[in-house]
Amino acid sequence: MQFREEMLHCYLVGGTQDVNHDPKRFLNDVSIAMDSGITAFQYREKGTSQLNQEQRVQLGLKLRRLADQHHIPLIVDDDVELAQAINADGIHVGQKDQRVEQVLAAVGNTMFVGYSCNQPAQIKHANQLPVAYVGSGPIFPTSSKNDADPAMGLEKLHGLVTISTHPIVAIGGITEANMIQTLAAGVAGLSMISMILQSADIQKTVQHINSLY
Ligand code: 3NM
Repeated sequence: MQFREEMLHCYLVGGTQDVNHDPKRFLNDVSIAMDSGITAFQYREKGTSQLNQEQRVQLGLKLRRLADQHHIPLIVDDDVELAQAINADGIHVGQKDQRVEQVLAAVGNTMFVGYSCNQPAQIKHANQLPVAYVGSGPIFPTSSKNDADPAMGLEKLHGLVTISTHPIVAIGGITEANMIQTLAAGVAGLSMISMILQSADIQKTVQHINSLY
């Protein structure tokens, strides 16, 4: 699937570690989120994930079918082998992951690439690369990522937006209470784990996010 900037509007990230290590609940919640209108999904097994590679492939293939049914891009975090095994539409690479140049070379035209940048120098580097989008965070404190950098806040985010030639999706600590201000920093979209996966009403939360555009 070809990348379009609107895919960043309501971008859900998640893995089994985000739902009490319960794969059934994970698939069910992702399916509800897709039914409700998320615009992209990133499969991210990290941190305390207990799944081995074969289990990730099996779960990833189920996500592939769900994403196809909903015409939503499936993006894999950081793992080229897994992304290729499940025919992902995109791969997301962090600063601490495999070098982005290596990933771009490995996937060629078969997938689009997202790249995490939270410093001006990193954005300038990304500007030189054929990545589809940049993910910047954490904007606010988050408990969903063990090795997250300190929260950057909205002014710094706005500064990154002004120098980036790629669309930026904000991530980290985004809630219904701060999403409007976050979008006002000029980002193309909002990315979140807990706001959606810990929501008491996933459909209502997703619709609330989409109502901002
Ligand atoms: N990446 P929540 S913050 C996966 O800063 C991820 O790059 C981040 O989870 C970054 O929406 C983060 O629950 C966790 O705060 C986002």
